[in-house]
Amino acid sequence: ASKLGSKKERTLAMIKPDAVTKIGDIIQMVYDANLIITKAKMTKLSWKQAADFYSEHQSKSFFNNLMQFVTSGPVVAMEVMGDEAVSIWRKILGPTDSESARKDAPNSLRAQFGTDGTKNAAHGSDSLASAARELEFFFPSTTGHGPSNSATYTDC
Ligand code: RTP
Ligand code: MG
Repeated sequence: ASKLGSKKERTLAMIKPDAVTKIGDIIQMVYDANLIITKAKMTKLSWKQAADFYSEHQSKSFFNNLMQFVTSGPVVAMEVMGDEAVSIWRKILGPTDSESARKDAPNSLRAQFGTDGTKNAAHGSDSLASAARELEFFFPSTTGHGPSNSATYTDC
């Protein structure tokens, strides 16, 4: 049941390679925040896919470290839905740097499961426009044969 005046949104959450073993705790944090998971996929990103996903950062000094990290093992991408899902999920993540997170937001996901400024456990879309692009990246609308990406209980 959504509250009057609230905005139901979809965002792309991604568990990064350093935190895939914490998937249970992370999924619990999603539901504890009154959000639901409507799609999920485990995959290993190629360098090219990672560079496409993070293309906005290609000129940054940390880009190569970021590519190295996110291609180092599997990731779990999830479509997360709920009232103000974009900002709520970012709030759950906490600050980008896991060490800052431990100081400033000790209950945040990155404080608990992140390592440093690059290995920071999870990703969240930073806007509705980013969410649309990133959801299409992991869950393209034309998927060919096989089961649909959509979970039936969310189609309401
Ligand atoms: P994300 O996109 O992964 O949700 O993280 P974010 O918005 O909090 O941070 P962003 O600025 O978009 O950076 C993307 C990812 O790049 C890595 N990073 N490393 N100085 C560094 O070493 C550095 N800065 C950023 C992190 O993995 C960050 O999440
Ligand atoms: Mg970002």
